[in-house]
Amino acid sequence: MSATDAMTLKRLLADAPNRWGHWGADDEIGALNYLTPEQVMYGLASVRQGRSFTLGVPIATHEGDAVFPGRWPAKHFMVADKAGFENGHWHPLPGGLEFADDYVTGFAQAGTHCDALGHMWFDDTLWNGFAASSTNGGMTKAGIIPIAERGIAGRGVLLDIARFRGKPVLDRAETFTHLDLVECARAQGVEILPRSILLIRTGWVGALAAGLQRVGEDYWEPGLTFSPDLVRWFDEMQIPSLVTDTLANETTYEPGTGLMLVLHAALMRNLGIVFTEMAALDALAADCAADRRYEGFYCTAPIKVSKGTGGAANPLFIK
Ligand code: UVW
Repeated sequence: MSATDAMTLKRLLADAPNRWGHWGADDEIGALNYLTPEQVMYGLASVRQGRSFTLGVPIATHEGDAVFPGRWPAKHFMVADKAGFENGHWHPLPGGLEFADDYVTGFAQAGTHCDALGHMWFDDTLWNGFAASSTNGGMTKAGIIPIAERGIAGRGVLLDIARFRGKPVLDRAETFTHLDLVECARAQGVEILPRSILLIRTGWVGALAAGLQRVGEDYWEPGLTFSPDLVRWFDEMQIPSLVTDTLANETTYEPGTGLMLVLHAALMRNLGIVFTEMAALDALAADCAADRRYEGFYCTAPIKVSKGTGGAANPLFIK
């Protein structure tokens, strides 16, 4: 293939659906607009027992957190602790109160997090047609703050693809499509309705935490893979948000072309679907398998990082 024939995202997605301008020229929350108050009430109405599951992964673990290649794990430092009072560095407050304080530093995407819609782009243009130069020195367009102010709440559907395929965890580079999601839902006895928030379990984050998979130079996650039909399906179903237990919500390379993170372009940049990544779904999935109920109220909000590209989150799923 000559350089001029080389496949690019611009060529691959030339005819793909695009929602720029659909919610106005200034929109920075994209498909979250589908989560109207009616959708929030609908999600709440799916709650039966009031049992909640938190979906955030621990960060700054002693074992070392799994992070996407090129990033490094969050670090946690104790600034004040009992030892500091014992060695005279700190002194009790008037009245005798002592305290522990700490400092955490790391990538916005180092643990469970929501991505800003402007987090990834091609052709010098972000979500809704904003210029890529608006990322310089901090996100002045399509950063995480508008998503953090809005919040994400609605009917969540867990799709346990790993269990559906009869394995604890998908293989490296294993792919699936929207048709598999529909089949999985059918097997689970749940319906993917328009405007459902999709939670997809591959078992991958659990396998990384257990040391059964590792992040290295040849890293290639399992996950959804691009096709024009898949993008049309997400658009027609008005999926507001995609949540997975992988580091980047899709298979790392598109098998047909070798292009990387195609769905970040097709779903996030073009359709405004908000990604939440690195969700811990194993406990929820085990519970859903036990009671055969795969829907519930899903809600989360990233932290408000000024001009940030993403924000840590600890989503809740209430059954
Ligand atoms: C990458 O940037 C690779 O993934 P994420 O969407 O987590 O930020």
